[in-house]
Amino acid sequence: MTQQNQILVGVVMGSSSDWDVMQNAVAILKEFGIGFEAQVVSAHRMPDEMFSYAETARARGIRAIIAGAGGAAHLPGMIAAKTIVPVFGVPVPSRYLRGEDSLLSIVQMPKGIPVATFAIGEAGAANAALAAVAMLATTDEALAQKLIEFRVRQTQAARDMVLPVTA
Ligand code: RP5
Repeated sequence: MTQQNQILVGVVMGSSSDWDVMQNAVAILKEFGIGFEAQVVSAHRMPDEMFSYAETARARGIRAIIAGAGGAAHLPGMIAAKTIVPVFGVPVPSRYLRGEDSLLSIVQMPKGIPVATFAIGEAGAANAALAAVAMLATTDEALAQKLIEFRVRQTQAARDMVLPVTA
């Protein structure tokens, strides 16, 4: 069973400016009642804290880390280098290259240290959280049922879609 107040997922981001995107991950974790923590851990401005966060995550009971960053987005890969807790990377849209830089920085990890990388922006943040939920659901039947119900609702919402077409 997932204890709601037990922190299982860490959500980290390189800047408070990433929150608009990363709040989409937090919203999913809240919807599923997953205990989480969310904080700014900047790879290039707080490297010592970044290492410390990664090094202590497993012992603190964190089972997945969702890491969002933009630009030369080192945060997910560097965290992954310092922990065996699975890291889900979210490329945050950047000002000049619209997140293509973030995506390539996160997805192109050399062999040996994986970062599961999601889509640029809000969809990626939400999907990173849904992937974390799916992972936790492999050992939590109640959570698995919630995820199934989420999918059923989503399917029904698509079936109920109406287009503004006039004959
Ligand atoms: C990265 O630089 C952050 O992840 C953010 O996406 C980007 C810009 O940060 P700010 O200049 O807005 O703090 O480290």
